[in-house]
Amino acid sequence: MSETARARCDAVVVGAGFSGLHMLHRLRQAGFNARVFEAGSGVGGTWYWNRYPGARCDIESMEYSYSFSDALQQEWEWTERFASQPEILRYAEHVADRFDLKRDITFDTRVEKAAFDEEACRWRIDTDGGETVEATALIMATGCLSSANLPEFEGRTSFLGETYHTGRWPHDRVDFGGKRLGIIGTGSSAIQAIPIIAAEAEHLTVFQRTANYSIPARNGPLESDYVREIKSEYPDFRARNRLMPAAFGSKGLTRSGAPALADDPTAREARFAERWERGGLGFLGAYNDLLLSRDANETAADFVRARIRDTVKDPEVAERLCPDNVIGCKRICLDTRYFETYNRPNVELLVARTHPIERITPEGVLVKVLNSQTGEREGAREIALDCIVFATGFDAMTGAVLGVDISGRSGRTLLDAWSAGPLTYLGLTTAGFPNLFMITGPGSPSVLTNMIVSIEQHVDWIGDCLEHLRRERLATIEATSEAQDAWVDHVNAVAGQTLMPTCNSWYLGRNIPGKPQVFMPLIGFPPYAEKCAEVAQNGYEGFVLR
Ligand code: NA7
Repeated sequence: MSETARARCDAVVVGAGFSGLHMLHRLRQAGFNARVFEAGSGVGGTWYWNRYPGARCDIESMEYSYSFSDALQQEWEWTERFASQPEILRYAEHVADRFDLKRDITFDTRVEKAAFDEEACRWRIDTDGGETVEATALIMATGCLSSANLPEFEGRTSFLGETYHTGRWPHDRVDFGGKRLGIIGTGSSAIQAIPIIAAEAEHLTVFQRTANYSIPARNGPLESDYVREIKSEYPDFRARNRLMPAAFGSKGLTRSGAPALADDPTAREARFAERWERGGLGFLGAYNDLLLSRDANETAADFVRARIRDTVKDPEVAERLCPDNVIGCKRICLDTRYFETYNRPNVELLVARTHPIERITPEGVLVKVLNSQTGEREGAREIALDCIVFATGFDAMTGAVLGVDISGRSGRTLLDAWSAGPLTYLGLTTAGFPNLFMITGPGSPSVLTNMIVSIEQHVDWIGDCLEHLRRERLATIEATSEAQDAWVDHVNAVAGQTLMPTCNSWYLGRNIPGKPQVFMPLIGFPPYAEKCAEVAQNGYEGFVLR
């Protein structure tokens, strides 16, 4: 790319994770010149940053990969049912090299600001490296779980030991041997890391605010017959997955079309047990109403609680680990010997109901001690620690997009436009911000699906849209406020028919103090993908093209 083309290009893509890599490839294939800016020193996004011990995908490897190149999907060999972070990162590197993507990626560079110039109909994009680039389109490929959430615990910076965040893990191996560790949080990251850290550390204290449901992953080496079978019909397999509600799992146990309470308790137990034994996210597919009816949901929740009580030897600890919210209203976790870890003598579980964190001290963590019956304060206890691991998640779905100072028409900032929660049309665009696209943005199925499928669907839609603009000699595309309002209502209405908005999940922004509480992802991939295709076929319905 010439110097002029580097300073003035067709598209700037922010982020070189799975979205950014594929977007760059798609743009190049369509003859656009594009540049990618990436804050990390390498490709991979989520899989570049989340290097904590035990980090692993919860979607099966044969599905968690690109389908856009048959040669790529045929040649790549996954080794395990659920791929580990290092293997997924190797895959991202392979893709970047195979398609010669790195020459258009600027690493170690953060996009700080992007302003739409209404006269020129172009975005002006400033980076922290001091570079300014002009582009027709600005594509946020910033990921849904990339802005790490480090809560403001009082005294956090006074701690004299080592601190880590699961989502910002160091590249070199961290040695926990002989150390007293504390881990704050019991989400998916902690549930993967705890068994491994506990086996290494001298002592581990787990600080749990909300107990979580977890299903055994039953991970293991991939069988060559299975791989051969999938590869022999990969395009059909992908197509079948795209028709699944969450865009994965067509090959698992068949989804029941029946409600849970239609079965008698013995049959129901057997059905849950079959899925428990198989492992993986398919557990919630046991019945079709588990996320619609509280009574149905309770049967699945009871089954998991019974397994926790079977596994954890100390009944009091088991009770502390038993979640009481709706199963599935937070993404279910997959684990390898998570609950078993609490039988180790070097692991202690402190829960917020009786031992909430008061503050962090130079020596460790100070918890209040509350009466388990009355909740009254009985005292305090300081847990002395050498290391604290924050497994406290992310400012999900909006954090990274809003981390860039974006201003659209009339200089209005995105932060202001989204002050009451994210407003999008199709989860791809937002009114007042022409030619701004988001890959897997709020209002699209994104985190409720196999992300790679959602990414490919968005990349194709954006690629087609930019080709359409070029063909028709149009300068801009912008969602109308009416289409956007109707879309936001639709996303909320769909969520409102389910149990998903009933707990303090990051889908709702409830993990971040002060964040507007709006259910952000859209439930149901196939109707969504159909709608996006229909919008394009009807001449980009709901958009103004100029
Ligand atoms: P999650 O799922 O957001 O988990 C974060 C955990 O940290 C969760 O247990 C939180 O408790 C806890 N947390 C967050 N803030 C605090 C404060 N202030 N005090 C105490 N505890 C806190 O993030 P993960 O990284 O584990 O997983 C993210 C996704 O990655 C996951 O859903 C998969 O899709 C993959 P809470 O539940 O909010 O009470």
